[in-house]
Parts: sequence; structure tokens; C-alpha cells
Amino acid sequence: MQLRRYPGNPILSRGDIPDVPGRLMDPSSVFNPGAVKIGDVYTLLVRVQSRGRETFLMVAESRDGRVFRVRPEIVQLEGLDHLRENIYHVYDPRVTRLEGILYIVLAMDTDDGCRLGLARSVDLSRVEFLGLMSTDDERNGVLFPEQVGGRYLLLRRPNRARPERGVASGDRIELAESTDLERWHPAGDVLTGRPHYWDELIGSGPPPIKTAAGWLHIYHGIATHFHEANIYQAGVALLDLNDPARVLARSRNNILEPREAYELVGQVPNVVFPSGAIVERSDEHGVAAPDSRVLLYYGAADTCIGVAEATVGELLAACRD
Ligand code: M1P
Repeated sequence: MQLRRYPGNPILSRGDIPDVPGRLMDPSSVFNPGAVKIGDVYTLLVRVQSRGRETFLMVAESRDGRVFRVRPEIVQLEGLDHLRENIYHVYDPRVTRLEGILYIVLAMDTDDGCRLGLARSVDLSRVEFLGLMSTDDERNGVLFPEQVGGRYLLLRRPNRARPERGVASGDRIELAESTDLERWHPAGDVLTGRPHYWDELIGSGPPPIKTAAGWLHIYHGIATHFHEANIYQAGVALLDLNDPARVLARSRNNILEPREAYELVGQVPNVVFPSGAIVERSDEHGVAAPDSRVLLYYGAADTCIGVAEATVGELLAACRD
């Protein structure tokens, strides 16, 4: 099974980013968005890179999930200036609605490597930075949309793989738990990379999707091709509802790989990077309907944004392919 791409892809490219006088003009790229539905509005929190290689977060909105307009302003992280660390880039936001609030887990480049940061907002108009979630080098942090067993849960990817070329990466996704969203404790390994196959290195994608069968966890896998090239793809695993460190099933094949020109060519070629998902129908307990559509938003070649879709039932079947 391959996700079905929207024929109008890419849905956002650099030409869709309005100038913000004095701060951002004629940017290089827009990619790796967080996604959430706010009322009837499909909303993306997008990563924009300037020609000075600075990183900005901006908000894009849509009535149909496909045609987006970007607000002509840069999202300010209120309170970020209280941090002692030097922060160079804030990027790859994952947005989770949890207890009625939007929580955003951010990758933050510091002098000592990447850290996870947490912010919160009601509607992405104002965003409050809450603090760092990690003291280790980590990326691809994503919160579950509800407490499980009385604990908040976070998936995170320690950056312990140091390739000869390129940035630090990782081959395992871990679970962490917290009672207050401030102090996080290890709660088990979830997935490890599969050497020689499509997902040698891995990292979580959007927030896990609750289904009657378990949590659908869309993640990215990187085929390193003997260190010659990195090919970023998307895959899916099914995690136990009550014990998400337990993997019930995992797709053998990827569910989306770079095939279209905008995924194969760009600032970083051969990348599909899933980071946001919107489930169109869930019940009052947050359980996604099997025939509901899932819109998966992804960065393409670190240059633009695409959307692809499948039903919840198709994603469940892909876990068992
Ligand atoms: O260039 C592709 C991706 O590389 C990194 O991926 P990971 O988080 O798995 O290490 C990140 O820099 C990501 O932003 C980027 O899209």
C-alpha cells in the first residue's frame, strides 16, 4: 500500500510564503509541518528557512486541507528569551491536542546538540514556550493526545548514531513518561531501526492516532545506502493501547517514498518526512473511525510540503503487510 498523494502537490512551496518586512523576504524553503484541526480549519505550523539559513515557524490555514494560505507573520515563542542556552534553530514542530490545549514539541539546536522543547497555545495565535524536555541530544519528540495509565507519554529519538557525513541521527524510538509535562522519565524502547532495509535509522512522525486496535504510529525511516545516500520514507507501526512500548505490528514496506520530482529533488534530495496528520472522524473517546480519512502532511526534499491520504483501515492493514 502506498498513500495516495494529492494531485495538486506540493501544497506549499516557498512562493506561497508572504514576506514579513524586516525579518523574512523571499525564503528558500518551507517543510516539515505540524498539523491540527482548529474548529473547521485545517492548520499547519510550518518550518520556513530563509536564505540566511535562519529558521522560522509560520501558520498556514485551509478550509479543505489542501489549499492553504500562510499568515503573514512569524510565530513568536513567548518566554524563549529566558532560556540560558543559545538557541540557533527551532524546527520540525509536532502539534498534539491534549486536554484541550495545543502542545508543540520542538527540535532546538543548541551549542551541545539538539534538545526537545515544549510550547503550548490555544489557537497558534500566541505560543508560550514552557521549557526544555531533554538534557540529551534528541529529535523527533511527539506527545500522545491523552494520558495513558495516568501518565503523559512522549516518543523521542535519541541522536546516538554519528554518521561519517551529515548530522547526528538515531536508530531507536523511545518512550518517556511524566506526571507534569516537565520532568520526563524513560519508559521503554518502542522501535529500533532495521539494518539493511528501508528503516535503518528512524524517528517519530505525527502524534499517534488512537484506534480500537491500538495506536497508529507513523514514523520516518532512513535507508542509508552504505552511507552513500539517505532516503527518507514513511512507515507505520501499531502500538498497544495501554502499553505503547509494546509493538503489535509494523509495516514491512514503506507507505510513502520519494517518487515525485518535488520529493526527489530539492535542498535535501530523496526526502519524504511525515510530521503532521489530521484524522477526519473520531468518536467522543478520540478513537478514529476505521473508514475515516487520514491526511498526512510531509516535508518533501526539505523544500516544500505535500499531503497524502489513506483510511485508518488501510493504515492498520499496512501495519500487517
Ligand atoms: O534532511 C532530512 C531531515 O534530516 C533530519 O532528520 P532526522 O530528524 O531523522 O535526523 C532533520 O534535520 C529533518 O529536519 C530533515 O528534514
